[in-house]
Amino acid sequence: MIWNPRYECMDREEMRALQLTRLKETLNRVYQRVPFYRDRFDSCGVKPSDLEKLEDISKFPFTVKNHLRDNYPYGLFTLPLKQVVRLHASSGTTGKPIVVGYSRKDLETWVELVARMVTLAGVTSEDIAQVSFGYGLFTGAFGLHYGLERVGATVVPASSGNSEKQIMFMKDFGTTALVGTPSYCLHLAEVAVEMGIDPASLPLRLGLLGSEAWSEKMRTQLEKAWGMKATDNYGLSEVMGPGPSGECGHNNGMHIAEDHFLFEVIDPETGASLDYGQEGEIVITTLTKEAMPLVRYRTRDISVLYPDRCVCGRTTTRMRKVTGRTDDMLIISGVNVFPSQIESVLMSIEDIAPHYQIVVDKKGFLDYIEVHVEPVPERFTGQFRDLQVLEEKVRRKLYSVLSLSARVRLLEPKSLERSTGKAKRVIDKRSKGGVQD
Ligand code: DLL
Repeated sequence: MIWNPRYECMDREEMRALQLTRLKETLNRVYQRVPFYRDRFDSCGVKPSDLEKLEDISKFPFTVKNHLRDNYPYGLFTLPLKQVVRLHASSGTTGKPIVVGYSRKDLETWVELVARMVTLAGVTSEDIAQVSFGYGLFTGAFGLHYGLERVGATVVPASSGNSEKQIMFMKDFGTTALVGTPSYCLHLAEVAVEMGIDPASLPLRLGLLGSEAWSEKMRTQLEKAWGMKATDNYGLSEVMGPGPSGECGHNNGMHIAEDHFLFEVIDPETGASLDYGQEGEIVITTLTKEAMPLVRYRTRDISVLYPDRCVCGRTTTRMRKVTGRTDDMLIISGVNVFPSQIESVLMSIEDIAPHYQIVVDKKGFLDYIEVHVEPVPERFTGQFRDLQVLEEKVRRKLYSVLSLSARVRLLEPKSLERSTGKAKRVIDKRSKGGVQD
């Protein structure tokens, strides 16, 4: 089923024309109402009227996360607070959070886009959908909640944590769709096993997973553990929260809600615009936001855009699964690696559990990387020799795939911290604060 065929299957030329009209409105709106944008546009010598076609967006300056922090809390709003009916915030690990505001119409758009996104994933009014994101300032839970209600699913606002209760709800309520981060969903499977319940025996048939990067290998693990279809969806607080894009059942990338967002891909080094099919950083301009529009927001997320029509019948541009962020690339003694690459290698080794942590530090002037993993409980004999063999196996595999000399530390089963939200995969002790933002 397609939730809103008028927009999701719109003729490409018509969609581009709609985007252009809305983009002009957005540029005018921010230029007239937000001193930050007026100053930025003026100092780059551009005016909203310089935009004649969509491609002209590349003349306009980028917005970055620090600009949101500098304008904390309300400096980028284009409406008086009286007309702002909801706030959400996203906290990094350091400093002030960034705050986003929604008008009544923004909330209506959000519900519509999440309704589209969950329908893309296969949710219907027959589903019982358990929301295991934390309710609060984070956009994940409230975002999914109202969109799921709109399609008529029975929503279970379980929130995050309390994992045994989550499993009890899943069993007793007959949950068919689970909403959360992929890492938490994987942990829940582990908790079910501890409770003596085979996760695959539960009625769950669909995972709506997002909010953090996860590999195809992790998808395979999740689908196997739960006996379900695991789908990906992407968004960020700055532009809305969940809703901007999500996968349909064809694993063909995530469909973008292009009537509300203009997605570009740029070279993260030079800022130059890249073409469809080229990998780079995703940059997003909101096209209909009333309370807090954003122009050319640099997400730091790495992906690729595909323009061709999907077999599901939707005509919207799709984005590949996000493989990482420009700021999470690790440079280990000159070798570039993304945590997602390490994840793919680890998930392909059967004897270790799908939980890991990467620690990076310096010894003298030399960087080193340590990968912490656990053997699957069935393989854990406690024998030193067995552990050594397994460590060596992981080390070799990492080296052969990534040319990366990593130390491997095998920890006791279930000793790595399990997160109920976004997993903290990397601890970079070389950078201030230790943990990546
Ligand atoms: O994570 C919004 C969201 C909630 C999306 C629920 C999907 C589901 P933030 O907390 O602001 O917002 O984090 C946004 O998370 O820039 C990406 O780096 C990462 N991210 C979000 N979804 C995905 C995904 C929400 N599907 C940041 N794959 C983004 C990879 C993702 N990374």
